[in-house]
Amino acid sequence: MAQLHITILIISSCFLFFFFLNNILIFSSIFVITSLSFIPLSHPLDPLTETELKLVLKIIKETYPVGPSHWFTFQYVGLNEPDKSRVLSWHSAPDQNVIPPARQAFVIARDKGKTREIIVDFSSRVIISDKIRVGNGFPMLTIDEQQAATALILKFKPFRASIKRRGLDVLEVVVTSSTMGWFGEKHTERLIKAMPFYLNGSVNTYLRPIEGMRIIVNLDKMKVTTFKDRFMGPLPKANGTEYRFSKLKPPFGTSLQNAIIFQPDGPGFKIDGHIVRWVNWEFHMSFDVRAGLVISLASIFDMDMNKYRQVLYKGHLSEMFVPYMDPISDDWYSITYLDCGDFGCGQSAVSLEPYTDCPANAAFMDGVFASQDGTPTKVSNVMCIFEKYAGNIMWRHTEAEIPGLKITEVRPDVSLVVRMVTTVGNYDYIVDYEFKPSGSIKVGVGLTGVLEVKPVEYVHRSEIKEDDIYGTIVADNTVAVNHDHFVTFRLDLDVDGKENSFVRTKRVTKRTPKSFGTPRKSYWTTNRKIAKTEAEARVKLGLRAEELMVVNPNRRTKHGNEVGYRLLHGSVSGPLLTEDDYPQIRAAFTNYNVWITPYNKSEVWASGLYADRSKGDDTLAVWSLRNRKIENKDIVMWYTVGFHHVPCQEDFPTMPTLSSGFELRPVNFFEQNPVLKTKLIKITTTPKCTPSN
Ligand SMILES: *[C@@H]1O[C@H](CO)[C@@H](O)[C@H](O)[C@H]1NC(C)=O
Ligand SMILES: *[C@@H]1O[C@H](CO)[C@@H](O)[C@H](O)[C@H]1NC(C)=O
Ligand SMILES: *[C@@H]1O[C@H](CO)[C@@H](O)[C@H](O)[C@H]1NC(C)=O
Ligand SMILES: [Cu+2]
Repeated sequence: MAQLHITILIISSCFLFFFFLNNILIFSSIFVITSLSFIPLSHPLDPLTETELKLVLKIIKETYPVGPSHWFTFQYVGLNEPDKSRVLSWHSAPDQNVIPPARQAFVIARDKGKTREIIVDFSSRVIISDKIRVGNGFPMLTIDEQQAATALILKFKPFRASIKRRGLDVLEVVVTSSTMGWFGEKHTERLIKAMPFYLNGSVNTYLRPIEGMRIIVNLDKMKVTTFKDRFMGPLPKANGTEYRFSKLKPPFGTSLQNAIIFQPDGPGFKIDGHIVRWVNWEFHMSFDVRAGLVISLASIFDMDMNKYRQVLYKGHLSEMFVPYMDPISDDWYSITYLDCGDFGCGQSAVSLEPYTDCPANAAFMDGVFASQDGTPTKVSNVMCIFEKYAGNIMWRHTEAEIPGLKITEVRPDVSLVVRMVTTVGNYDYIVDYEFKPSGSIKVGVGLTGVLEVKPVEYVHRSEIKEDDIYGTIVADNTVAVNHDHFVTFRLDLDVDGKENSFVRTKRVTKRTPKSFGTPRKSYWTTNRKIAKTEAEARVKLGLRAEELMVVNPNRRTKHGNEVGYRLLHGSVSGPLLTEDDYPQIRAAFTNYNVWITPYNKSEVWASGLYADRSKGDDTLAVWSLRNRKIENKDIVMWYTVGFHHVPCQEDFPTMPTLSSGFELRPVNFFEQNPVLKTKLIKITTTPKCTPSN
């Protein structure tokens, strides 16, 4: 195994180093990665480049007049996923001397009120497929059309009059867009609901909603179709919503001691185009406007076999379902977002701040996507990669039982993190893929940002007249509404090859038979079952959790165990809405925590390819009803990380990160502890120096 290239330099209160820490940019730039400037030949799974996006625009322009003025807009442009078997044969060929699969773009456009699906081939430079889509649901909203809708409302006379009537200044109003969901109505129009907020002394937009107006915009006509000023409610105060450090007033919290990870030999990972190699891992990282960060072709080097072994063909965020729980008010009942399908988790991904979003030893990668008019938009530093030294122990043992000999062996843990942050309106979601030398992939989901709140008359619980206010009073005139976050991942595991099976192992309690002659009355043992069809693989997690494993039935260890990877799930939560409720029908992919489907190139988005205003007829739950065979097949695992969020005062005015996640961990994949022979890290500490104060 390659040595972990990390040396830890611990800097305490040392004057010399304080100087450096104040000049952290200069200090750290010494070891910031420069390998990103290298432009490689494209890998079949690379995201579309700026050049390719321009080419897509050029080719489509030859057939259609494009742009908002022609009512022809680009709602999604991404890589048309190449045939998996071709990618795999290209990937496994020595020196990759097999012709890579053709690069193509998949485009979803709105063309005069219709949805058009276009495939563009880059080598022949032509449209190879072009069809009008029939069916429910609409494509992702673009940033540009949301901004156009906002501008429209700010100029809309009845709206301005309503703002004035409230004694507010229209120059201080920010308008955001909320998707409509679907509540049983027949609909054919792409509508959004506009939500106005008031700044005037605050930069925390979402905490000052102006309620009482129902404003609906038709995005395909760019017209306000409904405007009703129903009532004038209270407006939460600006005071207390500040979160910029420069504007906050004392008292301040105790400062945290500074520390830095210094890697004198540089980072231990290498980036070659979009391929990352680190210790025993190799994977490809990409960016998609809907999913955000995508990990592909993750494989781990097996020292005993002297080769890389496949683990994860592709893993990414598939959808986030965020339903709010105020069912009675017209402003609120419809707030049931499908964040990735509605707003794009990649489109909403933000530039990461060096040193704070990602540590000083991070390398960054940009993302690029097509804006509404087809021109490329770049988001710099949208993903980062860094080695994480969290102070954990990889493994250890102290042997104290041997007379006259005391042995202690410890290996500190280091992992490699790939991160993105997507800010979908008020919420910031941190998504981490953490690779461990032991073979684990830990996926972390962190929730932070700002709550979605509802203005009320109340400033104290004792004033509440209703039975239920559907949330918590977190500030004067401010109720933060109860809601969920269901974060669904698509995990196309290929454990040591494509053909895999899903195994559920129950732990069952047994009575000890009297005939055993021991005083033990009970024990537990395992009951292993291979899921043969999709129905047998739907899992609702409970207190008596099962062991859930994806195994390769065609590969066994020396001792006859099937090689596998286990899903170690995070906190257990499932939907609390009834299955006949409209949002839950659209998000029926959350009805189970785990699903397995046979691989199908077009089954990628758990909420369906068209999530906005969808009717739930193209979800994972519907695909799964086909009850296909999944034993010894190329299978895909879907896992949902769920949070039920009853807001509290600490979540105001911004929310400290709430974390959950899961782990994919090898089980009988290796013959023995794969990190047994990890070389020792060379420890460097600073010379002693005197405290500066
Ligand atoms: C804006 O905020 C200031 C300070 O809180 C307040 O005095 C003023 O009335 C507000 N103006 C409007 C138009 O809301
Ligand atoms: C603003 O809020 C702070 C506490 O967050 C409070 O001490 C102060 O009195 C408030 N000021 C006004 C004008 O309400
Ligand atoms: C793949 O999935 C789509 C959507 O569920 C379905 O229409 C199609 O028939 C599937 N293809 C195969 C080969 O099963
Ligand atoms: Cu929340």
